[in-house]
Amino acid sequence: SGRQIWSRATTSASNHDKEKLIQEMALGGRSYSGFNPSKNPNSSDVIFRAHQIRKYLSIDGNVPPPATPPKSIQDCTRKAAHFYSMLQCSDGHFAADYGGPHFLMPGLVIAWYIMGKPSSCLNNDQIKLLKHYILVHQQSDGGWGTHIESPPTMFGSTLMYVAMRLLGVPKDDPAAVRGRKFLKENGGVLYTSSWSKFYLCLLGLMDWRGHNSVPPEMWLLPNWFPFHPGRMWCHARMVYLPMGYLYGSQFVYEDAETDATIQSLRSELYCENYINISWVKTRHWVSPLDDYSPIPLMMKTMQNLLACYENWDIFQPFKRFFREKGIKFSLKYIHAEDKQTNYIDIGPVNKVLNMISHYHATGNDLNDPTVVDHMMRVQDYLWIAEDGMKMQGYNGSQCWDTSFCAQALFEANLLDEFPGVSRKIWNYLERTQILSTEVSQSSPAYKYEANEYRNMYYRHISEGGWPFSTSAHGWPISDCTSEGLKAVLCLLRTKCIQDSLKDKRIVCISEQRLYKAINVLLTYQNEDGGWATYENNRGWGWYEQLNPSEVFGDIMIDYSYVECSMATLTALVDFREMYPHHRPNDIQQSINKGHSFLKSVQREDGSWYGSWACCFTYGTFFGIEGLVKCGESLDSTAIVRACKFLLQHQRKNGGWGEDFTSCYDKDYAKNGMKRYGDEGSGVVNTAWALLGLSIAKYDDVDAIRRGVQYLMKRQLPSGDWPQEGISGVFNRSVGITYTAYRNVFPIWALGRCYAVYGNVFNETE
Ligand code: LAN
Repeated sequence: SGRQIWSRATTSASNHDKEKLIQEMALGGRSYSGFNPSKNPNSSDVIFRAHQIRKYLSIDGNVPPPATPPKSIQDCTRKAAHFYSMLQCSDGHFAADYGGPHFLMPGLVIAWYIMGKPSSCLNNDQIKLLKHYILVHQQSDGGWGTHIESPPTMFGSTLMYVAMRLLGVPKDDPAAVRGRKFLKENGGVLYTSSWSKFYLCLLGLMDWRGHNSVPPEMWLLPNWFPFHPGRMWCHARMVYLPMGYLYGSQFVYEDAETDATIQSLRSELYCENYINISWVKTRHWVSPLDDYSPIPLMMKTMQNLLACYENWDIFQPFKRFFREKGIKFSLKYIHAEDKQTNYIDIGPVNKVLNMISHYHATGNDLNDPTVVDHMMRVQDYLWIAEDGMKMQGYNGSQCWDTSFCAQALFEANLLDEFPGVSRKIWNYLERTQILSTEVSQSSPAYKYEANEYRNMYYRHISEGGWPFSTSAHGWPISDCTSEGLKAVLCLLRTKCIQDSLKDKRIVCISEQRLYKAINVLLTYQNEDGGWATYENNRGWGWYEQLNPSEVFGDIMIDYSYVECSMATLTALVDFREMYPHHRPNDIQQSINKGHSFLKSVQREDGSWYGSWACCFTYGTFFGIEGLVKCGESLDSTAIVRACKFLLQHQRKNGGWGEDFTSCYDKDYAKNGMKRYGDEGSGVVNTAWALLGLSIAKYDDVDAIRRGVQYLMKRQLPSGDWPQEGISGVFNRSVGITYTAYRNVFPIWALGRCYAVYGNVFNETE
């Protein structure tokens, strides 16, 4: 929301542009949780947001208050809550930037270009801002990373270069010259990774023979088949679905042969003459820069066999028959996903691939209602910040951030002090819980809750869950459901919510609704006792032998994670405390199994590896909190070892710091947060470490004091904290921004430390 998210970004907007930017910022990227995206720029939410942003950017002369160092922990958290409340929108969620990856927006630009550049997909202002983003993030050697903090890769560079050119940056622009130099120095795009090759094929910039097969026939395998794609992790499944459709249809941009930019790109991207390239040889080529998880032998063999199936004459009659069926089913499935998510789709990759698939299926009809609905929902993914406009990693992190905020304010004892904020949080959570019966009034998505559809499209039950972003998106997730439920339970314990419920100022969330959430959580538990993300674990570890993407690790199945397991266990524990008579045996059994799971994934050194944020500090905070809430005794070896692990990594200035490399290397970043931290420490990591230590009531009060002082010292005069290195991660190799973390976790940690240790800060004065 216009807050600094990346220190190398520049703001070149004049005040006039700024006003325009603010309007865009207020309009763009955020959707309500309802079905229809807001089309009305005068809606009160948009005006309210513009007002907040102006206030934050001090454009109305509202200079931030003078620096008054906080006197106590409560002072500090109160001020922080006050600042953070300015970012709350009228529907109750907190505005936040969810950018980071560089391989998303190019997909959108490519779709827009293929569809003939419709302004209903991207308008001129947006195009300028997208260009700005690409230029700002180009690195000194001319390349782009896979995400904002990664060293340059062929994956990031190929896609960003192509997007930049399609958006109108001329071939001889210095940025294009440098970009090309990088690409050619690394062998040209024959060495880029498979997901970017896929986009090149769509544009007519690579021959399909240069791409490994993605057969849509895979959907025709019987469901019991060990590697049926329905067993895949939903994100991989939902991306390979439209990929199969488009590969199967051998889709190519229809004007490729006459389009001057495409023709020129054919000579810009390669070291060799385009027409002389022997495509069949290049399928497996990949630069070491991209080769994070080299294609395993099993997959390579399969790809070679598939190449025979694709090309040998004797297979062609078979292929024609099965391909047609595969394509037909894929399109039906794509459509179901669109309707289930109100055309938002599960993520930014399948969003654009589904859109292109429909464009193709309707005979390139931009007026087809499906294509129109798709274009309307592009806005949900866009976000403007000081580095320009980006396509976010999701349609936002609304529900997730809002649930955390409720819990942080609860532990800091601030919910009753900010009753307006609390009520709005309640409203958001109330509106966002997935309730198929209520959704049915406004959305076609409801009917897909019926078992018939759920099974046909490999979906877990949704009813009662909470999503990561909005109810319109509608995919429930184990830990988002848990955090949503915990947040509601916190709110229910406050006076302001109890009074507001009595006065009917807010809508009641019935006990039945909480039971439904519990039902979702219980059904999510895996056989190993842990919880995965969106679904149960449906496959086996050897599935990774079939991972066809070089750039991502561990994407093939949904694994049990310490994060999802801790969130669910603590939700079950909190729920049981307030509703001891609901399914007590099921809940107890589930907690017992989950408790053992958490212990089983603790590492030798006492830590846990965090898969969804950086990294061991995050995982270890989750591990400790999970164990403590499950009743593990505070002096047990598991907890003591975990706390010792955290203490070993406290840095000289009292903080903790890890950066993205911890996740990538699966090894604690020895130099701490190298790039944007403060002597290696960072605010968010410090907050996580303190949360872990304090839930275990660890008795090294001096370490806690130094950590608390560190957080207080780093607070900005406005009550905000500085944005540091990227804190989120996915698929081991991609960083993703969570701007809310720098506000929510310090409030939470300080609140908890105060509750456990008293005012440790004052004691030193
Ligand atoms: C997310 C965002 C939320 C995140 C948490 C809830 C924080 C986590 O605890 C569980 C996993 C989950 C749901 C998650 C999984 C992977 C996502 C969906 C993302 C990081 C957001 C974007 C990412 C998605 C895969 C990006 C699209 C890229 C592809 C390679 C398909």
